[in-house]
Amino acid sequence: MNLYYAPGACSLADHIALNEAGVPYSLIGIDRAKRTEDGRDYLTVNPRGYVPALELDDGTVLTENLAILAYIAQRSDNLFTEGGMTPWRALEAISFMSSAIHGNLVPFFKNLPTGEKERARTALVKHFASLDDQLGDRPFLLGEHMTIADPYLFWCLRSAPVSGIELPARLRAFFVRMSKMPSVQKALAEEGLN
Ligand SMILES: N[C@@H](CCC(=O)N[C@@H](CS)C(=O)NCC(=O)O)C(=O)O
Repeated sequence: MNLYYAPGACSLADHIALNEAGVPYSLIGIDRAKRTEDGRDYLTVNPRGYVPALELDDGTVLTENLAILAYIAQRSDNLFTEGGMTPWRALEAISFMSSAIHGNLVPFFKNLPTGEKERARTALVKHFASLDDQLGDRPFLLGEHMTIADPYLFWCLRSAPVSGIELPARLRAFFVRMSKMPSVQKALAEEGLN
Protein backbone atom coordinates (compact mmCIF):
# COMPACT_ATOMS: atom_id res chain seq x y z
CA MET A 1 0.00 0.00 0.00
CA ASN A 2 1.05 3.61 -0.58
CA LEU A 3 0.93 6.40 1.99
CA TYR A 4 0.76 9.86 0.42
CA TYR A 5 2.44 12.27 2.78
CA ALA A 6 4.17 15.61 3.22
CA PRO A 7 7.16 15.80 5.59
CA GLY A 8 6.01 16.69 9.11
CA ALA A 9 2.33 16.97 8.13
CA CYS A 10 -0.38 15.05 9.99
CA SER A 11 0.31 12.08 7.71
CA LEU A 12 3.24 11.49 10.10
CA ALA A 13 0.73 9.89 12.52
CA ASP A 14 -0.29 7.31 9.92
CA HIS A 15 3.34 6.75 8.99
CA ILE A 16 4.23 5.95 12.61
CA ALA A 17 1.16 3.72 12.97
CA LEU A 18 2.15 1.74 9.85
CA ASN A 19 5.59 1.15 11.37
CA GLU A 20 4.12 0.17 14.72
CA ALA A 21 1.65 -2.19 13.04
CA GLY A 22 4.38 -3.81 10.94
CA VAL A 23 2.31 -3.29 7.79
CA PRO A 24 4.49 -2.97 4.65
CA TYR A 25 4.07 0.34 2.79
CA SER A 26 5.63 2.66 0.28
CA LEU A 27 5.76 6.42 0.74
CA ILE A 28 4.81 8.92 -1.95
CA GLY A 29 5.65 12.54 -1.19
CA ILE A 30 3.44 15.48 -2.20
CA ASP A 31 4.82 18.96 -2.84
CA ARG A 32 3.17 22.36 -2.25
CA ALA A 33 1.96 22.44 -5.86
CA LYS A 34 0.14 19.18 -5.13
CA ARG A 35 2.28 17.06 -7.43
CA THR A 36 3.32 13.62 -6.36
CA GLU A 37 7.03 12.87 -6.29
CA ASP A 38 6.49 10.65 -9.33
CA GLY A 39 5.03 13.60 -11.26
CA ARG A 40 1.26 13.06 -11.00
CA ASP A 41 -1.47 15.54 -10.08
CA TYR A 42 -2.29 14.63 -6.45
CA LEU A 43 -5.89 15.80 -6.96
CA THR A 44 -6.43 12.67 -9.05
CA VAL A 45 -5.67 10.67 -5.88
CA ASN A 46 -7.42 12.86 -3.30
CA PRO A 47 -9.60 15.55 -4.92
CA ARG A 48 -9.66 17.39 -1.55
CA GLY A 49 -5.94 17.96 -2.01
CA TYR A 50 -4.70 17.23 1.47
CA VAL A 51 -2.65 14.48 3.02
CA PRO A 52 -2.84 11.78 4.22
CA ALA A 53 -4.24 9.36 1.68
CA LEU A 54 -3.72 5.62 1.85
CA GLU A 55 -3.86 3.71 -1.41
CA LEU A 56 -4.54 0.04 -0.94
CA ASP A 57 -3.06 -2.68 -3.13
CA ASP A 58 -6.29 -2.89 -5.17
CA GLY A 59 -6.15 0.86 -5.89
CA THR A 60 -8.81 1.86 -3.34
CA VAL A 61 -7.98 5.24 -1.76
CA LEU A 62 -8.84 5.97 1.85
CA THR A 63 -8.57 9.51 3.23
CA GLU A 64 -8.95 11.21 6.65
CA ASN A 65 -6.60 10.44 9.51
CA LEU A 66 -9.26 8.89 11.70
CA ALA A 67 -10.34 6.40 9.02
CA ILE A 68 -6.76 5.59 7.96
CA LEU A 69 -5.58 5.07 11.53
CA ALA A 70 -8.56 2.83 12.29
CA TYR A 71 -7.84 0.84 9.11
CA ILE A 72 -4.19 0.39 10.11
CA ALA A 73 -5.21 -0.68 13.62
CA GLN A 74 -7.55 -3.28 12.23
CA ARG A 75 -4.66 -4.70 10.16
CA SER A 76 -2.50 -5.06 13.29
CA ASP A 77 -2.51 -6.99 16.53
CA ASN A 78 -0.98 -4.03 18.32
CA LEU A 79 -2.79 -0.78 18.07
CA PHE A 80 -6.35 -1.46 19.18
CA THR A 81 -5.09 -3.64 22.06
CA GLU A 82 -7.27 -5.27 24.64
CA GLY A 83 -10.63 -4.86 22.93
CA GLY A 84 -13.50 -3.76 25.13
CA MET A 85 -13.84 0.02 25.08
CA THR A 86 -10.23 0.64 23.95
CA PRO A 87 -10.94 0.97 20.22
CA TRP A 88 -13.80 3.38 20.90
CA ARG A 89 -11.71 5.42 23.34
CA ALA A 90 -8.97 5.61 20.70
CA LEU A 91 -11.43 6.91 18.10
CA GLU A 92 -12.86 9.31 20.67
CA ALA A 93 -9.37 10.70 21.37
CA ILE A 94 -8.45 11.04 17.68
CA SER A 95 -11.74 12.76 16.93
CA PHE A 96 -11.11 15.20 19.80
CA MET A 97 -7.54 15.90 18.70
CA SER A 98 -8.56 16.27 15.07
CA SER A 99 -11.10 18.99 15.85
CA ALA A 100 -9.92 20.62 19.10
CA ILE A 101 -6.14 20.47 18.51
CA HIS A 102 -5.56 20.16 14.77
CA GLY A 103 -8.39 22.60 14.06
CA ASN A 104 -6.83 25.20 16.34
CA LEU A 105 -3.34 24.74 14.85
CA VAL A 106 -4.64 25.74 11.42
CA PRO A 107 -4.55 29.55 12.14
CA PHE A 108 -0.80 29.19 12.74
CA PHE A 109 -0.18 26.93 9.73
CA LYS A 110 -2.04 29.40 7.50
CA ASN A 111 -0.79 32.55 9.31
CA LEU A 112 -4.31 33.89 9.91
CA PRO A 113 -4.88 37.31 11.59
CA THR A 114 -3.68 37.85 15.17
CA GLY A 115 -7.19 37.72 16.65
CA GLU A 116 -7.76 34.28 15.16
CA LYS A 117 -4.42 33.09 16.55
CA GLU A 118 -5.21 34.45 20.03
CA ARG A 119 -8.56 32.66 20.07
CA ALA A 120 -6.90 29.43 18.89
CA ARG A 121 -4.07 29.75 21.44
CA THR A 122 -6.57 30.01 24.31
CA ALA A 123 -8.40 26.93 23.06
CA LEU A 124 -5.16 24.97 22.61
CA VAL A 125 -4.03 25.64 26.18
CA LYS A 126 -7.36 24.31 27.46
CA HIS A 127 -7.42 21.26 25.18
CA PHE A 128 -3.80 20.26 25.80
CA ALA A 129 -4.49 20.51 29.56
CA SER A 130 -7.38 18.11 29.08
CA LEU A 131 -5.12 15.63 27.23
CA ASP A 132 -2.48 16.01 29.94
CA ASP A 133 -5.12 15.06 32.54
CA GLN A 134 -6.25 12.11 30.44
CA LEU A 135 -2.68 10.85 30.05
CA GLY A 136 -1.87 11.24 33.74
CA ASP A 137 1.20 9.20 34.67
CA ARG A 138 0.52 6.39 32.20
CA PRO A 139 2.96 5.68 29.38
CA PHE A 140 0.37 6.06 26.60
CA LEU A 141 -2.80 8.10 26.29
CA LEU A 142 -5.10 5.15 27.00
CA GLY A 143 -2.91 3.17 29.36
CA GLU A 144 -0.07 0.67 29.20
CA HIS A 145 -0.10 0.01 25.45
CA MET A 146 0.19 2.17 22.39
CA THR A 147 -2.99 2.68 20.40
CA ILE A 148 -3.58 4.68 17.24
CA ALA A 149 -4.33 7.70 19.47
CA ASP A 150 -0.64 7.99 20.39
CA PRO A 151 0.93 8.64 16.97
CA TYR A 152 -1.70 11.32 16.39
CA LEU A 153 -1.00 12.85 19.81
CA PHE A 154 2.71 12.76 18.97
CA TRP A 155 2.06 14.73 15.78
CA CYS A 156 -0.09 17.27 17.68
CA LEU A 157 2.69 17.80 20.22
CA ARG A 158 5.38 18.04 17.55
CA SER A 159 3.32 20.71 15.79
CA ALA A 160 2.32 22.66 18.91
CA PRO A 161 5.41 24.98 19.02
CA VAL A 162 4.10 26.81 15.95
CA SER A 163 1.40 28.24 18.27
CA GLY A 164 3.91 29.47 20.86
CA ILE A 165 2.13 27.79 23.79
CA GLU A 166 3.94 25.89 26.50
CA LEU A 167 2.95 22.24 26.71
CA PRO A 168 2.07 20.66 30.09
CA ALA A 169 4.82 18.56 31.72
CA ARG A 170 3.31 15.09 31.30
CA LEU A 171 2.68 15.69 27.61
CA ARG A 172 6.28 16.89 27.21
CA ALA A 173 7.50 13.67 28.86
CA PHE A 174 5.21 11.61 26.59
CA PHE A 175 6.68 13.39 23.57
CA VAL A 176 10.22 12.51 24.66
CA ARG A 177 9.24 8.86 25.27
CA MET A 178 7.53 8.57 21.90
CA SER A 179 10.44 10.26 20.12
CA LYS A 180 12.69 7.38 21.20
CA MET A 181 10.44 4.60 19.87
CA PRO A 182 11.80 2.77 16.81
CA SER A 183 8.52 3.27 14.90
CA VAL A 184 8.76 7.03 15.43
CA GLN A 185 12.48 7.26 14.68
CA LYS A 186 12.01 5.33 11.44
CA ALA A 187 9.13 7.59 10.35
CA LEU A 188 11.04 10.78 11.19
CA ALA A 189 14.12 9.55 9.32
CA GLU A 190 12.09 8.52 6.27
CA GLU A 191 10.47 11.99 6.17
CA GLY A 192 13.87 13.69 6.48
CA LEU A 193 13.02 15.08 9.93
CA ASN A 194 15.13 14.85 13.04
N1 LIG B 1 -9.52 16.20 7.92
C1 LIG B 1 -8.24 15.82 7.38
C2 LIG B 1 -7.29 17.00 7.49
C3 LIG B 1 -5.97 16.72 6.82
C4 LIG B 1 -5.11 17.98 6.73
O1 LIG B 1 -5.48 19.05 7.23
N2 LIG B 1 -3.95 17.82 6.11
C5 LIG B 1 -3.04 18.94 5.94
C6 LIG B 1 -1.66 18.58 6.46
S1 LIG B 1 -1.63 18.39 8.21
C7 LIG B 1 -2.88 19.27 4.47
O2 LIG B 1 -2.69 18.41 3.65
N3 LIG B 1 -2.97 20.58 4.17
C8 LIG B 1 -2.75 21.06 2.83
C9 LIG B 1 -3.98 21.68 2.24
O3 LIG B 1 -5.02 21.75 2.91
O4 LIG B 1 -3.89 22.06 1.09
C10 LIG B 1 -7.69 14.60 8.10
O5 LIG B 1 -7.89 14.48 9.32
O6 LIG B 1 -7.07 13.73 7.47
